[in-house]
Amino acid sequence: STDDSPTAGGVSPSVRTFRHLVAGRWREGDGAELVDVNPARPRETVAVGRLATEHDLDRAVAAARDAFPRWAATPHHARGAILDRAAGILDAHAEPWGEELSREEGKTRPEGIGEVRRAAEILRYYAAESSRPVGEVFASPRPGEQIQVVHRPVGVVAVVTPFNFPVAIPAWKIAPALGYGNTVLWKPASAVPLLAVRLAEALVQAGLPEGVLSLLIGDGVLGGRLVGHRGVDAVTFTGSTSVGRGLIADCGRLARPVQAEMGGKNAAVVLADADLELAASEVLAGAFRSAGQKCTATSRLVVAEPVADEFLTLLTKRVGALRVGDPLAEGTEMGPVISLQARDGIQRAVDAAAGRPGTDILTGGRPYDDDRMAGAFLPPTVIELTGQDPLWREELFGPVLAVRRAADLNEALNLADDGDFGLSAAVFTDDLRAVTTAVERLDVGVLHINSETAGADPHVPFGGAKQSGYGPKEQGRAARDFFARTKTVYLRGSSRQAQ
Ligand code: UN1
Repeated sequence: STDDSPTAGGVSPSVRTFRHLVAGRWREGDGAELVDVNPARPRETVAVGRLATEHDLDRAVAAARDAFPRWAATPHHARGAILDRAAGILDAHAEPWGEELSREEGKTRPEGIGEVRRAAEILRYYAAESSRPVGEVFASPRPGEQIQVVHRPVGVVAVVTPFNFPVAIPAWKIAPALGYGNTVLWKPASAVPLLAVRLAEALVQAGLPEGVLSLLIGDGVLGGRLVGHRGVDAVTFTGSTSVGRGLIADCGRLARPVQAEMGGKNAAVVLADADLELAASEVLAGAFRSAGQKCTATSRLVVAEPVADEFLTLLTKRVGALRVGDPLAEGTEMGPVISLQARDGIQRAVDAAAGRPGTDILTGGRPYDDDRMAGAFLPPTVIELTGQDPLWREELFGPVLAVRRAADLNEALNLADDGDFGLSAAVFTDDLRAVTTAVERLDVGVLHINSETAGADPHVPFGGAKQSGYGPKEQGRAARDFFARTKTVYLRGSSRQAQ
């Protein structure tokens, strides 16, 4: 009914009120007021509402526990059909919801629309995946016996997601969780409540039964309570390494399965034989799409000395020409970062680096002083480092690319591998020996040869090495290792004679 619509009763047509989905009903929260603003124009409100409280959390957990046995017993094709219908709803609303995503998060309109379509593709992938074999059969050393390994849902899964992909990351956690028969409690980043409501709305309209999914928009305190709640069986998280480590520790104390996708400091390595035009386009996209706010963004560049001057000239010219501005305007190539606070933090790190010896700002680096750029805008920035510098190791999560030169392949790979992160890397070359060496040596979860460090297809594993990832990987069949548990069944008839 209209009354149940999560966005009914807005303050003005362009301002939405968000609600929480608890036990199958859309309800207002009782917590503090949250004003969701447009990062390009922070005085413009996108949505308002009140945060969820612990009381909402308890009710949602009780509903998820209650719904679990029925959902787990729902035939796989019925679960898949709901994911498929939700995909259709997302596709049908890709333009308006993609524009809302741009207004709320700041990525450009084509990226916003592309993300809604990507979420639809992910839902469809898991709809199909639900019809795949649900186990394996092994021979037994004992006559008359076989051993089956069957996959069973884990139970109630807590899903904690970041701001930077408000629908795609939630889709790639929620779809496998639901597809494999779990019920879900979802807490998105409070910076993107509207898109969270859209995805939950699509799943409800697609026929998801009451209590199978709850959406709670809340702060980090509520997130902590959710992760540690006694009614939760497993936790999946994407976000910063600092939050992730705390959450992993909490889960460890409770012996609770956890999957965490965290930070990155991903390097693109441009070798001397590389196609420099191609490398420049890919580095530009990897470093500055979504204003560098992807855990897979290219935030480091290692360039081989013989082509360094030529490549850096080519790259900085293209970076300097990037059109930064209103993400909804036609032709904009880079929007703002998520908030003024994030903008200021990144700018402080750039200023600090600029003040240290051995750093050279090749382009960008200075904040805008133009009134039209009063939002959370930062100039796309390239900084060359001549030696060790914190900028080589710290994740800034913004449009800042740090550069170092390398004398040979060995030094290039050492520089790319330096530090605590190991999510993705890219190597630009046609030299087969360099490629095979990079495959062997780079300690990363995702390696691109001649393409940018970002991007993830739904049907292949995604996740990082070192402090970029913890627990089973995401996406593709790897998702099943987390969202389903194996049960080993030794299967034998009785010794009675067959009739
Ligand atoms: C992508 O590169 O398209 O938070 C996906 C992130 C990653 C997903 C990246 N977990 O940015």
